[in-house]
Amino acid sequence: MGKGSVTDYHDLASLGEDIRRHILSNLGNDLYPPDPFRYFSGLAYAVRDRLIRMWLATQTAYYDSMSKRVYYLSMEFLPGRFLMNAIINMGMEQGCRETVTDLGFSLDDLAEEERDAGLGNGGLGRLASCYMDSIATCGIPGCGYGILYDYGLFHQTIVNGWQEEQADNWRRHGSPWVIDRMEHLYEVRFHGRSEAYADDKGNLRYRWADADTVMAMPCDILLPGHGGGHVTSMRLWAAASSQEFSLRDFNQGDFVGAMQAKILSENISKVLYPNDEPVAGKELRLKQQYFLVAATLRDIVRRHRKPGPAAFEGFADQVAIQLNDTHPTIAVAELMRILVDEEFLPWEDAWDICRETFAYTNHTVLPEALETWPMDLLGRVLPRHLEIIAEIDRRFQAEVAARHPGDDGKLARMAIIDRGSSRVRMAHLAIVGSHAVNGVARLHSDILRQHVFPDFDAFYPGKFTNVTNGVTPRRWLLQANPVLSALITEAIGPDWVRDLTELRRLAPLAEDAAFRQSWRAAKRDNKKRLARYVLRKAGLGINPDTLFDVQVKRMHEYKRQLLNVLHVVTLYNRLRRDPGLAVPPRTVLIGGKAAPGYFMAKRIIRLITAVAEKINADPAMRGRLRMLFLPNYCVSQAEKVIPAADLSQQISTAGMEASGTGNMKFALNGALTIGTLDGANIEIMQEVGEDNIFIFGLTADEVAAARTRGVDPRSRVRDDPELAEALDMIGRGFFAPDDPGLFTPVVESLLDRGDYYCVTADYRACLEAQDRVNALYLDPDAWSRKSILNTANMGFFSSDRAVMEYARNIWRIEPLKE
Ligand code: F58
Repeated sequence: MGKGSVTDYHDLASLGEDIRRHILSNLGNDLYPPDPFRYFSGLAYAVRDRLIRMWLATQTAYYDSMSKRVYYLSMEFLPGRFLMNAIINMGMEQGCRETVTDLGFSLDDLAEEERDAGLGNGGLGRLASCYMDSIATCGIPGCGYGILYDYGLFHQTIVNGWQEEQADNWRRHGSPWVIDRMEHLYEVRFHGRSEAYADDKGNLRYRWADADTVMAMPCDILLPGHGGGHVTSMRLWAAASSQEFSLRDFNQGDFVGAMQAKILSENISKVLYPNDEPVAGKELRLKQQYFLVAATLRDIVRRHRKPGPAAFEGFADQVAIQLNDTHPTIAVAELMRILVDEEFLPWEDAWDICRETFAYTNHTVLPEALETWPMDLLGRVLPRHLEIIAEIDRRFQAEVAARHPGDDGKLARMAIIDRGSSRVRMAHLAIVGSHAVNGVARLHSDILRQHVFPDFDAFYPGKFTNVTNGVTPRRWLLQANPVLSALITEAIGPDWVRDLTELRRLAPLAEDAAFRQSWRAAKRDNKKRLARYVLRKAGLGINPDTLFDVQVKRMHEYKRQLLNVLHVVTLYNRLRRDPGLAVPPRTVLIGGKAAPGYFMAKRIIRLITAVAEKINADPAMRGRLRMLFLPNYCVSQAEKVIPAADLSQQISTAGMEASGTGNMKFALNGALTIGTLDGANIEIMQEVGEDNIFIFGLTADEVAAARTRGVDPRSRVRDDPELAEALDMIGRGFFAPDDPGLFTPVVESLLDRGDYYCVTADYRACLEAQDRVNALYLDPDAWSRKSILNTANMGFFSSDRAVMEYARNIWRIEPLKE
């Protein structure tokens, strides 16, 4: 892209001066005493200057090429910290290090000053951020759209063993990355009513009357791709009151009342919903979804707008919109409303445009997570949209009925509006309103087609596809693991950073003893770094010469942190009985946030902290077994934890984890996986080879069969003395002597409530897999060989591959050449 080349913008000669200038003139601060946060901010602004110039050049290249663009609509993004990512992707690392050293700081220390942008719950939000990195790196025209929450996912602390939540005011000290764009304010409407009228030619039209309004203010965060000079952006919307003061209330002297209305409307972008109990019924969540959608579509239409009656003819040739789960699905109705009510297109033409424009990614098969909205709520907040959805449903039902006359069951199953419950099924609306629907790993996509949406799959042959998730190698290897990255680059050159399949060339080195030695040294360095971090954050010493066994992810029963605990308790019992047991010393690290309203997940955190306390206090376990709950798992913590792991726990109940992406990050960093045949684990196994992964447990089909059969968990306990012992200790308060009933609900969920997540069913297989782990770890060379082969075979799981599949097969967009 000519002018946009990286080197033009770097002019690092002035970097030191720029940092000082920003501290003085932009932040209005003194240079002395040298405060790290101030210098972090100064550096961030200096980097941003360069980013802005590159972004402007990228925009020009988009306009010049007139190419189609993709818009990634997501209620969540989980970018973590920006500074090091920008510096590394822009090729400025060396220069920044030198400049910052001259100023008396270390770059790594300054980077630690930045707060994570935690605008997402977990995998879905992090995936969106990995995809933004790849969209920029691959030069795919487009950008992300989301919400600028004032408060991201809560901050977690552990107090007396329990999770406590604190508000995450991530911009308390400002954020250098967020660029306000007041010039593109849009009005978003809610409530009111739909009003029919006749236009001057006598056509029946509809308009939205008596609505409340709120302003959407765009804020851009610029995201540089690696190396090529492309910079994409996330446009995040912040809510602002539509009248600073309601004049009427003000004149009546009701100052506080007027302010209250203002505050209420600004609540829309106040806080990210944690993935709690079902959100249905929460008006604010629906408003957030529509707020994102309405502002975004306005912006896209503004960018697209061409003069004349044919304005929208080529819309879908210029615009692809990816719906990240059903959360932004109201966009289907909103685009129809714009085209029919405001642009006066015939319904059929508008509908064709809609379907060609949208594509929908599903991220879950958990029935409780499939969104539905009560009709009365939707009708109250978005009256015209409910009418439009009803019309889409009516026409769709007619199509189904025409092809399956008399099949009322099918009609009811496929309906967008479920007449029984009077709820709108957002997934059905997304499927009907899109040209492509995809799952996020092969097994998941198969389950969607065969079990979750079989009627739709039959009705729309070819609409359902798979795009297996990927992760960005820039953040998850190059940035998070500089030691291993350097070793890899020394061995095979630097091309892997933008073509991850290059890692294959490491495979022969698995047989090279000196390389294995260096590989182990790199892992040990990372383990030492993590040990220092854990000491700093949790006040606990962990030994880098033990096996680091790690499970970090959101806390959920289907992810089975409980199975992990049962293994630890069993290992503890074995070691107590036989202090000479030939197993490697092990450090078990578990981290993850529980939704604030999720009783069982919080109780399991309490169980982990209780078991950890007992084990860590037992002198017999010294040098043999340690366990720790890592508080406040987040992106920046993941960057420290993942490179240090020997063993990655990916042990969800088969059929329940759509894909997983942590599994990919760990294996990329040379951890061996212990896991079930679930989500992307299956594809990881196929890539790294069955000999290089520890697979155990029921398959998805076996889980389904076991649930139908309904095996009594108590019979399993009777047959397995070690399982009985572990459950007995947990259930009777061995780990909670002061409150012996504390963990009864946990044991009851297994024994009395049917063990829905098959923890007892997979317990024995899990232990056997862990025995294989122990045996292998005792042979460091054999372990290192497999570790190298894991990294070497992870090329497929780059998010570059994933976004290129989307671009080719779903968005039909060509990347811009550099
Ligand atoms: C995750 N979903 C899947 N949802 O669980 C995981 O298997 C997959 O790898 C990942 O998406 C990316 O495809 C997920 O993170 C959420 O966090 C939702 C947020 C909104 C409320 C409901 C949960």
